[in-house]
Amino acid sequence: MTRKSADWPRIASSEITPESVWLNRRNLIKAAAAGGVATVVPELSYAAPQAPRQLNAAQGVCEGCQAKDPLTPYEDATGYNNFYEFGTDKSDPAEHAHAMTVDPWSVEVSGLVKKPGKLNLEDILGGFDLEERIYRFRCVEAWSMVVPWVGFPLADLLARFEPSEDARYVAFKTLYRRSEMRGTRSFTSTIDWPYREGLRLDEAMHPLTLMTVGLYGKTLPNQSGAPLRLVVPWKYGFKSIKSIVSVELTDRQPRTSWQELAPREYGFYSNVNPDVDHPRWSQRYERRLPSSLFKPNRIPTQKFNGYGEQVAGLYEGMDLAKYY
Ligand SMILES: Nc1nc2c(c(=O)[nH]1)N[C@H]1C(S)=C(S)[C@@H](COP(=O)(O)O)O[C@H]1N2
Ligand SMILES: [Mo]
Repeated sequence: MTRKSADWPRIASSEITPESVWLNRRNLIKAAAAGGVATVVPELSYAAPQAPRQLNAAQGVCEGCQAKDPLTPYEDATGYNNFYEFGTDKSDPAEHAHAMTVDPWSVEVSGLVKKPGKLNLEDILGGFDLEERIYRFRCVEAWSMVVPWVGFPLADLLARFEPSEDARYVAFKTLYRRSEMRGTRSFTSTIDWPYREGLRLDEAMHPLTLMTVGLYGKTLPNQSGAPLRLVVPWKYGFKSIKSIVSVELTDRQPRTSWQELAPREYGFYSNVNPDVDHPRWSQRYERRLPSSLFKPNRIPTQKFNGYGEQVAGLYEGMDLAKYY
């Protein structure tokens, strides 16, 4: 007997089946389809859901990357977000990012590499040794949080594609899919999509620079940049680009979305720096989430967000007020 997809319960199968079993079933279905086997399978009309998948991550692998600060509660880290593709309110991403399809997913690695290619979702989630890193994370808007991210060094990803000798920078792009991203359809949106970011190659290769697939031991919820986002803990949050689909090695400094929008306000480097104010607000202090009118939780901001010991050397001899 066949059942039409409409008869199937509108709940994610992962809610009733352990995720591993569910993934295997999807593979079986794929295999059946590929082999032309005449099996009737229900149409998977319900998209791969939010259902977080448990991740196996090593802890305390690297020195200086486990912040001692108390963790920001999960609800704050995943309920107060910037992800302009889904709107500009802090609650918009949690409310609307579920519309984004993250499975299937693929990331293209191109440009000045000896082995250009693609990673698909399973390569991303299963192809690297995962680590948990507890990082301070500071937005240029002066709020901050402390999150146990799960990921792998961006250096590990780049190594697989073998950067050429002339590569100097890495350019990243976020998915741009208007049908699923209501913020990109908004009349008031001024960003020239897709969202773009970049790093100097030595910043990209720095061991603190994390390709992130999860938080709190589970895969990223969409609002946090599923399935793959960057986390660069010594830079303002906007450098930590979400839902990446393209990584391109270049010999020229790439243009970034925020630089293009307001070059006097947002530089390429964007290192956290209490001594260099944003034209519209001071960077001396930050509000550590959860923060409220009655309990602002205001703390002084540290240079390089407290990671100076590890990263200051990258900027030796540079005027950080000029290269903001
Ligand atoms: N694609 C994309 N990536 C993005 C943004 C965005 O709007 N779109 N916002 C950035 C900003 S300003 C910040 S502070 C962080 C927020 O990450 P979080 O929501 O996980 O805290 O994501 C960054 N990455
Ligand atoms: Mo930000």
